[in-house]
Amino acid sequence: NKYKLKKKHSLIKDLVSPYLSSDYKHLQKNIAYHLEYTLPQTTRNLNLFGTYLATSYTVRDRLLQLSHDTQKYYTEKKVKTACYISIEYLMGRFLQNAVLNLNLEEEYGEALAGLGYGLEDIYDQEQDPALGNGGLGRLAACFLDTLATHNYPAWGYGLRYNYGLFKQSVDVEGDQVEKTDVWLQFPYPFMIENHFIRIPIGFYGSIETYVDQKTKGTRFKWHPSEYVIAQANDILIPGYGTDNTNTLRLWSCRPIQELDFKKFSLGDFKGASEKRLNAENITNVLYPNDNEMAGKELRFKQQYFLVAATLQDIIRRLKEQKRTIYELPDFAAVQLNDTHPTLAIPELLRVLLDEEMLTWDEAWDITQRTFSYTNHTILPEALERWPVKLISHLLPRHMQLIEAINWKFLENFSENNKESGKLRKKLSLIENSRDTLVRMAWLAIVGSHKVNGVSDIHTNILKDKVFKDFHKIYPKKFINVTNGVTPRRWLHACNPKLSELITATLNSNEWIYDLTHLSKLREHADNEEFQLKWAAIKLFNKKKLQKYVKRELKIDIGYKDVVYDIQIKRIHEYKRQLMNIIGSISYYSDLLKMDPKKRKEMPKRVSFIAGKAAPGYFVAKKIIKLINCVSKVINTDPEIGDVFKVIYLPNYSVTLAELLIPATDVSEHISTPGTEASGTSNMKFVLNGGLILGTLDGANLEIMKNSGEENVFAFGITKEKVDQVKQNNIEKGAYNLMDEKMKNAINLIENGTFGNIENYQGLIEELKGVDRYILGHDFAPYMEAMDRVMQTYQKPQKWWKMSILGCAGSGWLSSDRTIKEYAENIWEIKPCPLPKIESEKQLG
Ligand code: GPU
Repeated sequence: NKYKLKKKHSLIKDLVSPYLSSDYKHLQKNIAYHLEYTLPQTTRNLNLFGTYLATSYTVRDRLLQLSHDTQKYYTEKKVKTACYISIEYLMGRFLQNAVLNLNLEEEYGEALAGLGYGLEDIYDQEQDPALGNGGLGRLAACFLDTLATHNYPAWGYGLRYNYGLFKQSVDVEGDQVEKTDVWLQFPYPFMIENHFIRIPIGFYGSIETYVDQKTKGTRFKWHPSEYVIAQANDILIPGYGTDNTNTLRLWSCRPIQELDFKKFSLGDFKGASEKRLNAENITNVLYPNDNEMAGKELRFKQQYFLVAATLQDIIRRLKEQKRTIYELPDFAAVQLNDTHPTLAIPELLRVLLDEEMLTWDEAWDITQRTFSYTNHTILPEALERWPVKLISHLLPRHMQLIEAINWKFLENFSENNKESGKLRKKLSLIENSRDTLVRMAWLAIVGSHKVNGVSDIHTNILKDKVFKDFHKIYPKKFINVTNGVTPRRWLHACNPKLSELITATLNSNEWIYDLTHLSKLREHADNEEFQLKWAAIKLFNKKKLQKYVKRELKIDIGYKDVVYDIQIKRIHEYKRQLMNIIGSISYYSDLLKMDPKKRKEMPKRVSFIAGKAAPGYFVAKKIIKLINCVSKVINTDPEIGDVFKVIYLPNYSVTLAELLIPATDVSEHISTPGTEASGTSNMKFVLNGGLILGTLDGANLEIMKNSGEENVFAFGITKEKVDQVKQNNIEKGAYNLMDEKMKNAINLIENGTFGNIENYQGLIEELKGVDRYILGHDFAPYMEAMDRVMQTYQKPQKWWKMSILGCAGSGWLSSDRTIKEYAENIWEIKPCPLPKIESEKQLG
């Protein structure tokens, strides 16, 4: 060879780093480069979408560089890593977040202006990857932002669904219509297929039993009869104001063999592709259920596919670092985001026993020290229970191990007397009901060293009720970690004007990564000048929303001296959107009864509702229909005019939330006490100076504690009283106990004011019969609280003071605080910031 061969990492780095310098001229060159050479486009036929793609590739280049540096550094430092396994990630758009976190907004703004484009318009080209349903997936996304920002070594693990959460529209009848979310039809520059990471995953098959010649003990080996391949797709997660860049690894499923040539040559073309289609099916679509278990075999396959690939990946990295399997718990802390990834527990046990040849005690000890589990709901329909039959068929060895875990666990509780017999039944991981079922939460508790709820009240319910017996056995295992939200996306990025005002007022932007600084806003809460600035920003954001409503829905609404009242979340009976809309009907009916002159002088309100219903959730879909039909009647009633409007916004998403939250005066979080584990949008509203109209539930309670009870419009009973109300409903019939105004509103539905009553029969029957979510009981206090909202809004000084104080008290609601608690109390990981390379540009 006439060339001297040598590999030199540093040489390669020296070659590329000038390419990544970030003055605006350089960025422009990079954008032009990608337009010419990465895309099927040239700089001569520039367009918005192409420019967005090219811009995104330049961001991705920088993130790749930072991510390589980060991984190298973590490896050198032998740090312990947090691995967050979640079947959902609701990331929202990426480009703006990355540009802000890299602190390159000015440079990109200037570079693109030079090419004739505005940064905002470029951001707007991106689709919103919807690989999650609601709060659970969005929480995972906030956590990733915090982990990177605070330099924690961490990985996210999830699935790369071909189709994300369905797109929602509303038809002329007011019904939800679902359309497939084909988000991968165009390139998505922020997700990088990593061809070097492909992992085989087995299903089905049989178990071999043999005697280990060395120890003479019995050993087992699983022989799957089918394999698929897990392909890594990496999304790089930049932190704000740091070079640390973590990875979210999303697995997609590929077949072992693309085509069966034997079948193909026999003319069986369908059969020839069958295996490929079956494999691709595994990561084809996100199940659209929120807070409800989808008991489908394919979903179970998704769960196993996710955890099996993830564990192999973690163990591979462990071994690459020449560390032994015994060090696993010091190498990675694995967090199970709800029970969806619980199969990780028997899977790790299987690997340790059958492949690493550890003893049971060693394997079980490593397993327990590796995992921890977060519970996100107490709703019985959401607690996962999978049929033993299904598990045995799909994963025979895992079922055997679950039985062994159960047997060893129950050994501690004797069968001899009646009491402990009862206890054993309650504690058993396997439930003998009509079907024999595995209780996934039980398995997660037994196999983890820590179990946490997501708000104070929620964790208490877990300890006292749902997991009571386990709490008695392992009192120290259960802890609370109240949820939080990232202030980067949910204030700095989505509300730039408020972000600027806060930075100017505090004379520093430190609050962006240490949100407790917001408390210093308290001293300005009474300051009239400050209040005016604060209010002007709210007005500006409301105007933006008003324009959106006009453009998208062709509805004219006001925004000056109009209260924007918003409830945005998945449609669910327990979240009580039905109470909201019945409240609107009642208010409408009161307005109609008024003297027209008085009506005109009433304080104005627009009531917004947005949120999707699971396609199979019949009741939730009827609630959407009712909302739309009520909206139509009220909005077109000339008697009402602009005094009151009801707006249903279709296709709620992270992107839409970023528009709505900064524009909100008051937001509704009105779940039946004890049902909403935490709620996280409530935190985002307070952060943006929105007030809360809420029940004594979830994180509402902690918001009241931190921002002051007097700054929240709270109403209704405590969770302790709910059971009694329900009991009364059952005994006396809910209708007989119902508030008169609510009866009157229901009467309007029944007499056809909002279309054919047949549509709503089910809804009404439930309210009149048992009313499980006690709408009837809470209706009057709800209406009274809304009245307080409207009255308070008429006193601007009081209102804006509440708004500022709410925000000032919300420092504690940052996911930075949440993650610090996970890191210290559960994961035992420490920040590991990359050494700062001297750069001319510093934050702050
Ligand atoms: N949550 Br379980 C979901 O969004 N989806 C689910 O399937 C389950 C829980 C939510 C809770 O409803 C909400 O109260 C909580 O704030 C959020 O998880 C994050 O913990």
